[in-house]
Amino acid sequence: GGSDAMKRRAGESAAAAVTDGDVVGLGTGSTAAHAIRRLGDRVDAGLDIRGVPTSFASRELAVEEAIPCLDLPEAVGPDARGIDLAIDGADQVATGSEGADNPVSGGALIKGGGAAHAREKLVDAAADRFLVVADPSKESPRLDRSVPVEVLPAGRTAVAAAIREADGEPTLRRAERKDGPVVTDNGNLVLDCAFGAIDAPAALAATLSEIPGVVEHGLFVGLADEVHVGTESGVRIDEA
Ligand code: DER
Repeated sequence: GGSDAMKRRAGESAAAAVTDGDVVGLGTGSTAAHAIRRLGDRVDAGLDIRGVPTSFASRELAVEEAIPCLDLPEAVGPDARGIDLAIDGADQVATGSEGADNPVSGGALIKGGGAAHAREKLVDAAADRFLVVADPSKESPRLDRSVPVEVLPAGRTAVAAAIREADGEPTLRRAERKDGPVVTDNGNLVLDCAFGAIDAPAALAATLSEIPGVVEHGLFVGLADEVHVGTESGVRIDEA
C-alpha cells in the first residue's frame, strides 16, 4: 500500500473539511484513522462535532481521541440530525478512462478490506457528503480487486455457489490471529470474490445485492463525492 505520510496527508485533508457543529461519519482503516486523529486534535482545540463510528475499531479510536459519538439511529432518521459528511478509506478507486462524469467509472469504489463495509455503507450513504481518503496505490482505471461480501454464516455455501454462477471466485476470509474465519462486528463471515476487471460495477453490485444470504458487498457505486489523494508532495482532491 501507499506510504503512511501519503495516507496521513489524505486523512488530514478530509478532516480539514469538517466544520463546527458537524456530525461526521468516522470510517475504518489506517487512512481514515489519520482523519480521526486530526479531528481529535481539533476537538481538543474546541471543535464541537459528533462522530458516527463505522466499526468497533473506529469507535475505539474516537473514544481514545475524546470525540463524542452518536449511535446510528441518533444520527440518521426523519427527526435526527443527519450526517453532514463521512470520511472513509477504500481498497480501490476507479479513476475511469472516460473521466469522472461517466456513471460507470466515476465514484466506483471497492471497500471492505477491514471487513467493516456493511456499517460503512450505511454511514457513507447516509452522509450529505462522502469524502474518500486514499493514497495513489488505491487508484486504478478500472476496479479489478476482489469484492468483499459479508454473508450470514449459515448462507456461506449458498452464496459461494451464487458467486460462481456470476463468474466470480469466492474465498472465505481466514483470520490472522484466530483459528478459523474472520467474524465481522455483526457476527457474519466474509467471502472475498474475484471477478477480474469489473467493467460494469453498478450491474455487479445489483447482482450481489440480490443473492440471498448476502448482508452487504464492498462495491460502493455513485456514493462518493470527493476523493482526497495524499501524494509525495501534497494532496489531490478529485470530484468522484
Ligand atoms: O475496510 C475498508 O473499506 C477500509 O476503508 C479499508 O479497506 C481501507 O483501509 P486502509 O485505509 O487501511 O488501506
